[in-house]
Amino acid sequence: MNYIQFEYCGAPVQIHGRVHSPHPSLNDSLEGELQDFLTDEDQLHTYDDLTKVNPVTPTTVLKCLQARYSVKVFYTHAGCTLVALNPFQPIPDLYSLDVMKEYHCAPQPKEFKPHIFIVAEEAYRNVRGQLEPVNQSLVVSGESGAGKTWTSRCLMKYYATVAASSSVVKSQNTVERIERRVLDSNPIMEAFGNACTLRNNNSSRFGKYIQLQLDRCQLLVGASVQTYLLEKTRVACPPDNERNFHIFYQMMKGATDEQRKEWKMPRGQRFTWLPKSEKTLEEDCFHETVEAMVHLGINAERQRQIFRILAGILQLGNVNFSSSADESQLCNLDEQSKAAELLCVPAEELQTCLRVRTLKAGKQSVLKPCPQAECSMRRDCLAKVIYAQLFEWLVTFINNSICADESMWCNFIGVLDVYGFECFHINNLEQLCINYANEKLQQHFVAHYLRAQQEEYVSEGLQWSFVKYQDNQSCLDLIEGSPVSVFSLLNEESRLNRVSDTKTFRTRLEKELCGNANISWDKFSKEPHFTVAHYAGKVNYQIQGMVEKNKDPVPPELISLLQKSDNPLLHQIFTDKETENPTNKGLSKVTVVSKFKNSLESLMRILHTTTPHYTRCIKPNPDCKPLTFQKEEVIMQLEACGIVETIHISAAGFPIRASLQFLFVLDVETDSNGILRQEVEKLLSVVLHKAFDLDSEKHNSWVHCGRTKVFLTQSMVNLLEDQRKKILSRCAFSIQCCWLRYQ
Ligand code: AOV
Ligand code: MG
Repeated sequence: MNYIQFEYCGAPVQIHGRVHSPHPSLNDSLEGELQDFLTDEDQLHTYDDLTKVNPVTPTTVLKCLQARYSVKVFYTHAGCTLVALNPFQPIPDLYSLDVMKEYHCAPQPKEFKPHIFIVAEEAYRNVRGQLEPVNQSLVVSGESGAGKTWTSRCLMKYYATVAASSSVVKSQNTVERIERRVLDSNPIMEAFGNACTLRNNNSSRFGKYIQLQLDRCQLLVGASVQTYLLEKTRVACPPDNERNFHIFYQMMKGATDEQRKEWKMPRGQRFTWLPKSEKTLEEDCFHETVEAMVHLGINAERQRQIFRILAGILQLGNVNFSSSADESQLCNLDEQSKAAELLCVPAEELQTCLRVRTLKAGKQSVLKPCPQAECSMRRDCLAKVIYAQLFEWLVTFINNSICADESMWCNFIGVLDVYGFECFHINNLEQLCINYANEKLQQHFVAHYLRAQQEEYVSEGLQWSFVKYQDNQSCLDLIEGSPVSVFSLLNEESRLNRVSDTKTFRTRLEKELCGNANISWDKFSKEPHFTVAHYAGKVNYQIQGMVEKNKDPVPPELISLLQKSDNPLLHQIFTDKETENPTNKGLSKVTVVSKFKNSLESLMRILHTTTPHYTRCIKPNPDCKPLTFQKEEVIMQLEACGIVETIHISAAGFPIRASLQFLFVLDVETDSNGILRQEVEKLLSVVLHKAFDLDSEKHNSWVHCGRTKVFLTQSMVNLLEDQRKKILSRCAFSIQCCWLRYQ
């Protein structure tokens, strides 16, 4: 394909095909001149890759996506990324076994219609590597409800199908194929970690990175899951008009009469912590969850213990306290004793733990009755700590059940599905962490693709006009930087343990971060808050309660109580914790943001060692309506993730990170005077001239000789592939002529 390249506002723009005239001179009348090259609007839906749209502007990209959406085409390439529009309705046969096989068996999957399976297959083939195998990461991003979890499930199903091994796993009475187990980890984790929110009926309230382990024959032999920051506050305080975690509703709907009796959950029973939101949900998944548990090796007795714990949590939510000056009473002894029975702890001790604080004074202990608010806080804290630890136990169990022995696998494909960017009416520490995770991923994309690729062109001496992009480094500096950032101030306030933490935190934020353009305050607002300008939009964060959430204190009496539980699982979870970390009674003193920051940093380190593939999920309307495309919604998301800049760089550049791109690597040591470079340039020019009659001016669009590397377009690679042997035999000079995959 012919194309010419010119600059528009400092950014390279390409015109494909048809053009044989000299470069158009672009000035103020650019728009007019571009009319000649504008992509035919009737044909917009046929553009599989947004790099082919002319000109590439937010409007044309939007129009193209809209045109495709209207004819039910949901995937479109955008250079190195794949854009996935959420149809919000099942699309028959889009993900069938036959379709998977088609993409898997295709000699060139990219010649097929854009699909998430192309990304999957490309990563799968990349693992094999040209010289050595390379681990891969599939990074799925997008805002809440855009389709990340759905996409991740599709990817996992794809590998479970095309890389199915004959491995079986035996545990207790079950024998399961490994791929079945890997897939079955999804319904369990979603039941315990997802909830219906205002944005998404099945919103992930935790982040997940699953590494699919492949053996030498590239068969799936196991997997391991890493999870990130479960939003445990939801257990005791589901936000207005939202719901608690799915598993509670599944139990309510799916339990047998016998189970209801055991769980003290008669039909019609109301639980404070199980609000009904306006949205209705299909909650009939209890049996699917239980079946998945069985497949993973969670036996009936263990399941019984798990469900009793969950039922105990629900009962705790119905326990209230009466108000009196400084000592409160339990209002409902009945609920309290039911909770104690389900959690298998002594009822009186539970009551004391909730109502009385133990103060240590040297070796002496002083008991101090708590006021009503504190009792409620202790009750909520008990529920949260139980739920969070149960979730952690489940993840460990799943890992033990699906992780292959180290000797069995040699490479992995990682699938990353974290919670999407969130901006609610009220946002607190949870949203700050979620949005911070999204900033980190955006930075990974920017650093890996937008910056690194262009910097390499420049350092190689290519004539390249830098495409500007939105770098979110300053926002990350604001949140996590040192010496002063939101996180550092939050941690300091948490450490100092002041009574007036909200006020001092607010004052310090204003004083110490006033120079950062990414943070602002509305002086007239009644509630103390701060606003962060994220790459995906501005978010107001409420300051009230943030320091306390960051400290996440758990009274030691509660842990001692749980260690006495006769429920073997509850007992084990809390005693194991203490054995792991005896100094602080099993409860980490590390603040929430420090822990989260550390876990994200280790994720980033893994991502940097892999070849990434990006999929951008787009939510076409805020109400999750099937096949409804709202331009304003979509354009905001496209702008936020820098899709237009990505297209410019992919279109104008040399897509060296794509699977079939190669580089000649010159031996610079022996080429100090640049002779080899000139020879290679001459050689490639001859090839192009002979094959396509391209003059030297145009051949710059096909090949660029940099300082140490030769950059080639896909067309050039194809051409060279055809003629490789011929060229090599003609090469008289000592080029270190290895074909290398660019890393
Ligand atoms: P998310 O993971 O990006 O949000 P989901 O993957 O849960 O979003 O998608 C939201 C809903 O959109 C799903 O429950 C499906 O009903 C629908 N959906 C998504 N992708 C498709 C598809 N390809 N085909 C059909 N329906 C789809 V969050 O977890 O909230 O950030 O924290
Ligand atoms: Mg999700």
